[in-house]
Amino acid sequence: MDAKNKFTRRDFFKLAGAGVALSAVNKVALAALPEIVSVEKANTQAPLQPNSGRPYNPVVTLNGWSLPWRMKNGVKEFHLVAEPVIREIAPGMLAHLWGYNGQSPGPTIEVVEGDRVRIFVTNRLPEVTSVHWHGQRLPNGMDGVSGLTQPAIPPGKTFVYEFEAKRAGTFMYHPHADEMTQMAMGLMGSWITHPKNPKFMAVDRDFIFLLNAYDIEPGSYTPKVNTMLNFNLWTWNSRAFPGIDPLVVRKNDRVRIRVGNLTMTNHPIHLHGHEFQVTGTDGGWIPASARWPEVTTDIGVGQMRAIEFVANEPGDWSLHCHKSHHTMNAMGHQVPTLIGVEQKDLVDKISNLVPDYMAMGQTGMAEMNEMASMMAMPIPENTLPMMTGTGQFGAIDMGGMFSVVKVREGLAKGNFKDPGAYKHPSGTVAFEFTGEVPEPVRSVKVNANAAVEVQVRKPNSHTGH
Ligand SMILES: [Cu+2]
Repeated sequence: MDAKNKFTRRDFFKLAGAGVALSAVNKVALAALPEIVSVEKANTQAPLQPNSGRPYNPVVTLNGWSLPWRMKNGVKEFHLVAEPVIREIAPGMLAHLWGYNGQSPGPTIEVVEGDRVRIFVTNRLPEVTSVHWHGQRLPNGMDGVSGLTQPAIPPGKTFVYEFEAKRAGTFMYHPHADEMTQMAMGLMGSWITHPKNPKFMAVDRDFIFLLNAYDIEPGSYTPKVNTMLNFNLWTWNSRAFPGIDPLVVRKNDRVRIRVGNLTMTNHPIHLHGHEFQVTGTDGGWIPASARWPEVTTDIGVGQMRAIEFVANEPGDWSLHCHKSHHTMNAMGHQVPTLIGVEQKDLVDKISNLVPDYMAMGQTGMAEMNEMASMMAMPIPENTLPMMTGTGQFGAIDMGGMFSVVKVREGLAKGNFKDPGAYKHPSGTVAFEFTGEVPEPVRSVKVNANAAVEVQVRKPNSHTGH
């Protein structure tokens, strides 16, 4: 994780177009728009400490960053640029996406309850767009629904949105123009409105990420934009494990994790080793009397959930989507189950035709993963192995929506650096039993020779009902 934000600053002329002569640009024009700040890296940036406006406790955007602003006559001004970007989904795979200010998702926007906010949105996409500020109280004409509340923003044009951030909470932003294409391409971002009183709902570490999904054919770079269900890359902030950074927390910290869902399906997000409470949604904070303990919370499409817990158990605790096909990468999809299939005879026959043919998945998929990770099995260019990641004890066999909450003692306040693998106290790791394993005692004696009745009904055999 970079200690310091690394920004590339593009000049105003690129935005204005090559046709603008130097003499035509005066100081007033230069000052009319806030500088465009753009980030090229996909790793988690240090929280953006506010240097103007009201104080707040900044969030950490997982594998992302927060957009700097400028104050102009008491208004917080941001500049978002919708544009094609290249996103590293995980080491070894790049995706050609659409995003904001150099990355997908776009930067997190952080403001304070009561702030007057002005957002300039420049469209550098090849088609019209708009920005909808999901969950916000605002004038109807600022809601960003192209055609309904505003004309769509044509390519090359800049529109201005302005409203007061009335309600503290967690929000998202995304286009409301050719939505299916633009969301499938990764155009989205997070928005936090911090409470006016920094002590209200204060936590020690506050993380945010969006759930998103892509359908990128192995060997290609650009998502398919007409996919409705069969996505093959399940990502957090457009990153798949092992490309997702760990969430590093200090023992006994109160931790908040805010998760928004902009995919087309629900994601039951599960935390190991701790119970949490859902303390907020995109509709607001949940009163303490209305919360209950959970270890998994389902996050529906278009929903945001803020979960909170006290990280009082040191260790490397998994945080993942509980749909197991969402913790695997592209290569795992549409592979037939071969568990228990004796492939030797088949392999001998195929090997006569294809000398390099290798049998896969006879005892499960972990063996296939091992072969892929050892590079014994060639995988297509620009494709992630389906289950991957290595821990201190071997292969983790996970991909997609998976990360690790690393709880450690004595970390410094702003230290989010990966502390490495957890050092387990001796005698606290599961170990192999080496004694005799007795035969199972069965309450009912099983007669192996008795006939087992099997009824088979083919699908689509409902005629006659
Ligand atoms: Cu999921």
